[in-house]
Amino acid sequence: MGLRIDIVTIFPEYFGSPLGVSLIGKAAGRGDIEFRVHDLRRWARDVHHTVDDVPFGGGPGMVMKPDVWGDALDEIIPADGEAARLVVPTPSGVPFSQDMAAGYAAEPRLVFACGRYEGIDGRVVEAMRARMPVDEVSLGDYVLAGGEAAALVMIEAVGRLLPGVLGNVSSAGDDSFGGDGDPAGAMRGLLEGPVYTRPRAWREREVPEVLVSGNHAAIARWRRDMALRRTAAYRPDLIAGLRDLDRRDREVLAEAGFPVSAEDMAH
Ligand code: JD8
Repeated sequence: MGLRIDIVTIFPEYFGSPLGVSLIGKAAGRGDIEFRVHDLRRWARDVHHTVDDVPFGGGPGMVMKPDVWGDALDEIIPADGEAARLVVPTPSGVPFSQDMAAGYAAEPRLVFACGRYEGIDGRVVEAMRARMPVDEVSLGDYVLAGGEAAALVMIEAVGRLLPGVLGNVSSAGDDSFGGDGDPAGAMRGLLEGPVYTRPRAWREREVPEVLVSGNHAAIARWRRDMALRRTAAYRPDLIAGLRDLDRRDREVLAEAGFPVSAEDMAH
């Protein structure tokens, strides 16, 4: 039995095709992942299927009702049923990461609570935390209109780490940010450099010579240099976290404006 993923949303159609295509779709087809999408309005109590109401304390917009969410989650995650981790996407959550994706890939069951409007009444998370692990998770410092897109992103990041989902397992191992249980991932903490394929010359642009040299050591060194340069340029915040830098690494980083002394490396 693979990973079971339940999604609760007022837009169930949002998940129609994305969960049916590509790696994730194939994994679902093989039963490596079992998806269940639930329409929150099924638990609305009035003829208008109302799921939102005005915010206590005033302010803009509407807030999602605790009683509707409570009834939905109580039915989808029964107290005497299979344990589940509840994931609540929110801009005010902990940052999602590759390490979190690896952790979620090892879970038996995930339930994504996708909010809309100004968000879900805060008592829902409190109440659920009394009987299951609950993560409030953010994708990043920008504002979406709801939790659905965030849930899809997290589901793809988790799904590709499941056994058998990615063709040749090795490629998950040396992922950037390499949180998937491969501490020795060569690219751990680094952005990956550019990649190339045929034609060898395109619009008078040649593929870097080293990549067609057959010299695997030189290729690995070139790829690491490119990763170090790109990380220094695009994610300088990651440099301080780099470990086990060799002399050539420090040379490349110094050229990129990040002089890292051997002493620094020791600490
Ligand atoms: C869930 C409602 C919209 C958010 C008023 C706009 C995640 N990284 C992220 N950015 N935004 C979200 C996110 C936004 C959501 C909901 C996640 C539910 N909204 C609200 C507060 C301000 N509107 C997110 N993960």
